[in-house]
Formats: sequence, structure tokens, C-alpha cells
Amino acid sequence: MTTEHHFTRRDFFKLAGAGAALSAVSKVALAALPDIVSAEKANTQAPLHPATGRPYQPVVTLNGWSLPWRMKNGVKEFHLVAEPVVREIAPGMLAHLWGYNGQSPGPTIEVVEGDRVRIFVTNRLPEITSVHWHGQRLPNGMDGVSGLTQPAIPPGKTFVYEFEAKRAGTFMYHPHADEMTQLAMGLMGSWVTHPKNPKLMAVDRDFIFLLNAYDIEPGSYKPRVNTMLNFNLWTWNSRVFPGIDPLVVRKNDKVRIRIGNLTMTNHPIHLHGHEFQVAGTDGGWVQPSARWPEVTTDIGVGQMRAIEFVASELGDWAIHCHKSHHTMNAMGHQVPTLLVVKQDDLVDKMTNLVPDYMPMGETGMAEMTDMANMMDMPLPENTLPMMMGKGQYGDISMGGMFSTLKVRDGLAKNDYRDPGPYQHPAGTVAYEFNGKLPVANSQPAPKTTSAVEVQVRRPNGHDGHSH
Ligand SMILES: [Cu+2]
Repeated sequence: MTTEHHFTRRDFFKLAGAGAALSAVSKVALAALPDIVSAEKANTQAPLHPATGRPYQPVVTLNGWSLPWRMKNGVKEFHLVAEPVVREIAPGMLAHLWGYNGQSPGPTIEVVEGDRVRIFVTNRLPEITSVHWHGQRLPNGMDGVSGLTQPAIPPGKTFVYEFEAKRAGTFMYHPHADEMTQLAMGLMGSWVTHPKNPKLMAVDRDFIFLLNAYDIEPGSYKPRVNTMLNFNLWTWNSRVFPGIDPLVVRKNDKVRIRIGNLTMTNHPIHLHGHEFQVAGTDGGWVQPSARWPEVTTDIGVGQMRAIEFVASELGDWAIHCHKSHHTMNAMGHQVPTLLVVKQDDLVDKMTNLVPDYMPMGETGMAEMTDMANMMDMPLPENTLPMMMGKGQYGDISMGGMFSTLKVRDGLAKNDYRDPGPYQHPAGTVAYEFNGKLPVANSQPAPKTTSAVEVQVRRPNGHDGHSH
């Protein structure tokens, strides 16, 4: 994660809000349109603090970025370009997707409740498209459903969407034209409308990402677009672990994570070490009195959830989808279950036939990580191992929808750089038992009174404690 922006521009203008290092690529054409800003890299960009317009605390898009805008006569103008992109899914694998402004997903659009917003959408895809602003209140004709509310945007054309951002919250944008193909190709992005009052719902760190999924045959680059259920890459913002950046927070920060689901199945997202509350849905903020604690929240198809918690516990805490096949990459799907099947004889026979043959899965699948990492198992080109990732204690054996929440003391306010592995205090890591506890842990437990507190149920229904 870096603190600078990696944008390219195809036109020259003073970038609103971004303290960015930019290189002018072309000054030609599109004079009346806001300049096209593109991202080159798939790493998390520093939050885009607003230099114009109403103030707000910007979000951090996991392995993504926010789109700069220009103010024109009081209107916030953005320029989205739907186009073929090359997205790095994780180091070692590139995917040929469709996205916006150089990446899939497209950039996050951040505005403030009450803003007048104008979005120019240029179609550089080989087919028609449109943009639906999922969850927004807007004039019907701005809703982006091609055929129903507007003619589709032909290739090579630019359409204008304009509406007031009426409701604060978390939204998504995606095509409503040949939707199955275009979502399967990664055409989507996040949208945040910040509250007009920046103190309302304020948090210290505010992360956002989309759940998405691809079906990319090992050894190839392009998603199969007719897949309905059998996706083989489960991604956050079109990245898989260990390509997903950690969510870095300061101890005792109030943290929000906004997650939208544009896959074709649900994802129970599980956070370790902390309880959180579901504070927002697609429909808006959940009243504080209606929130309840969770450690896993299921995010349905087409839904978004904003979870909030205080990051009170130091460490590197896993955060992942709890469907275990969603924390694996593509290779897993063709591997038969061989647990406790003896393969000794089989290996000799197979090696005669297939020199590269290796037995897999006899004692579980964790051994797959070693094999892949040692490259003992020949992988097709442009294909990630099924499970990967190195931690300070060895293989993490994960892929797909997995990352870490890194809680640290003493980070600077806007420092999102990976602080490295957590330095555990002495005596706080699980260890091998060698017949004797270390001195520090061998003290007898503090004596507790044997009496269990007696609960008395009073006839009026209220519980009371005996004294
Ligand atoms: Cu999942």
C-alpha cells in the first residue's frame, strides 16, 4: 500500500482533491468533458481528501481508489470510462476483464448528501452498456436500465447521468445492459454518499470493497461469461488472497467496513477477535437501537452491509468469507477427495504414465500449499496455487476471500501502510506442550468461590440477582 496515487491522465487539468503524482498522456480531444483519470495499479490508494465542495472523511477502497472530480458551476462532474482492462488478481495472475478507468472494479465515487452530481460515461467496450446507480434515489430516467429507462450507450459514445445525491449511505454502480456478461467480466464499482454533517456517523477508518467472482480456466486470462454458479475465483475488488491488502487500523480506532455483493451467491463475512454491529444496509443507516452484535454477517446477492466496531485488540486478525471453498483459488475444484485413500501403489503406476503425477490430499489439503509453493506441482501459466500466503509462522494456506485486520498501537492518523507481522508479546502464542508448562503459566489459577451465583426469576418477569 502506498501513500501516493498512481494515476495516468489522458488530458491535462488541475486535479480536484488529489495530491497526486500524475503524468499527462494526451491533451487531445474531449475538451468539454472532465479529464479521464485512470489507475495503473491494483494496490490500495491513499484516501482522496476533498479539496473542493463539502468536507467529508474519505473512504479507503481496498485494492482500489476514488475518482477525482471537477466542480463546474456547483455541479460535481466525474468521468467514467467503461473499457477492457488488465487486472492483477494477485501477483502471478492477470485477468483480462472489463472495468472503468483502467481497473476492475472501477474507482469509488464519493459525494456528499445534497451534492448535484453529473457523471459522463464513455463506452469503450465492444458492445452496448449502461450504468445503474444501485440504491440511489434519482429521476427514473437516470436509473440506467437500458431499454426501460434509457437507450443503451453504443460503443464509442458518451452519455450523461445527472442527479442529486439525496441519501447518505453506501451504494454500488454496475451496468444494466447484457448484465450477466458485463458483471462476469468485472464491470462494477462502489459509491459512497457521505452525510452532509461530517460529524454524523463519523469513524476513524472507513473501508469499502465489493465481493465479486470469476470463472477463469486455469492457464487462461478471460472469464467465462456464461457461468451461472460454478465460479472458481472468489474475489474482493477483483483480488484474491494474498493479493488483498490488509486493513490497517490503530488500536481503539472506530472502524467501518462497507461490503457490497455483486456475485451470484451469498457470503458470510467473518471477523476474528472483535464483535461488530451491522450499522448500515443498502437502505441506509440502521438505528442504533436496532443494531445487534455479530462476528459474522451474511451478505446476500445484490446487498451491501456496513459493519462497525472499535478495534480494541492488537494483532493480525483474519477477516474472510466463511464458505471455505471461497478462501481457495481455482485449482481446488478439479481435485478429487483422496483423504485417507492410500496412494502408494498408485503413484508408481501413475508415474509410469504421467511423469509429473503427484499424490494429493492423502492427509488433508494443507500439503497442497507446500507442493504449489515448491513448484513441485506444475501449474498452468497465469494460474495461482489453490491455497497460498506466507505468515510469520508458515503457510497460511488460504486464497480467495481472505485478508487480515491489522490492529496496531502508535500508527499515524492517515497511515495505512502494512506494518508487517504482529509482534506477539512473550508467552501469548499457542505452543507445543512438552509435558511441563512454562513457569509463567504454571501458577495455579486464582481460587474462585465454588458457589455459583444464584439467579432469581421474579414473578414480574425481571431477572434479579440474589445478594
Ligand atoms: Cu463467500
